[in-house]
Amino acid sequence: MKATAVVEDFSALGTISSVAAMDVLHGMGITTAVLPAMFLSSSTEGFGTPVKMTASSWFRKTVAHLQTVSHLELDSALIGYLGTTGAIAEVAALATHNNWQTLLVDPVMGDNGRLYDGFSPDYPAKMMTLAKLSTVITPNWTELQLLIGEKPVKSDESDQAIANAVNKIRQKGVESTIVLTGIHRQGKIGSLTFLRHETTPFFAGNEPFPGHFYGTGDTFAALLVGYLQQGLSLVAAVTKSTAAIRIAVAETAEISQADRVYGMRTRRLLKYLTNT
Ligand code: PXL
Repeated sequence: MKATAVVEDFSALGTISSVAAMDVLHGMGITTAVLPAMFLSSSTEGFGTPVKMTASSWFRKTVAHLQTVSHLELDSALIGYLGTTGAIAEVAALATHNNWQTLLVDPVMGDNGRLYDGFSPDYPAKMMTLAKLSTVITPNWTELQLLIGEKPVKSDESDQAIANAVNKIRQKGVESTIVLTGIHRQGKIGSLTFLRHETTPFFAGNEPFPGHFYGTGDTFAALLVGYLQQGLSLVAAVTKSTAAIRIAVAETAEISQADRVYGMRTRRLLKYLTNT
């Protein structure tokens, strides 16, 4: 059985991280091996200070067990919020051992010019070790700047500033496709994709809805790994993920800004995914 490993936090409340990934990937008919890197009571944004528990011994033993299952072919992986540098080291060891055909690393660690609460200052540098092993990375602009060791600036997301940052991450040894998310172009919000040997990016976006949407990146990364697992090219997978995320954003836009901290509404997205 082919399956996709999902390695990110399990947060009890709402539809972020591995919960969103499970919705999406199961809706796409993909078998998963869900390996929570950390357990939280909620997202770190919007609910005060969450309870956090690492699960490294469970993680190690589960990985060891799954490696003995002869009929299981874990050929792709989605890596998201890991929470600690220790978890990054464990996942990097796992990635080195597995040689996944698709390894999508979403270096979840910040937004809007700042590192999320609870991360140590060396977290971005450690995340670079995983970025180097990836086949695709999906940072937002803040995360791309953190990865290259720069203090993130929110204001300048010009083509030039982005091209400089992409050059720097390439020089530091990241050869994978870079899908830079949350970027505004042509009156739309979407992503700029820099394929491996190309410097001219490809933009895919949607008309923006007002306000902030929590967990969009988690859902988008799950869609992208799902479409890649289904055999689509990177450009086709980004295009389809962009169309699909619009459905979840449009549904979530109908609830109040205050309620959006619970993550994306995925009912219509699931209907769409299960009908295609
Ligand atoms: O949606 C990204 C995310 C994932 N996991 C945890 C988070 C966040 C964003 O705040 O706190 C635990």
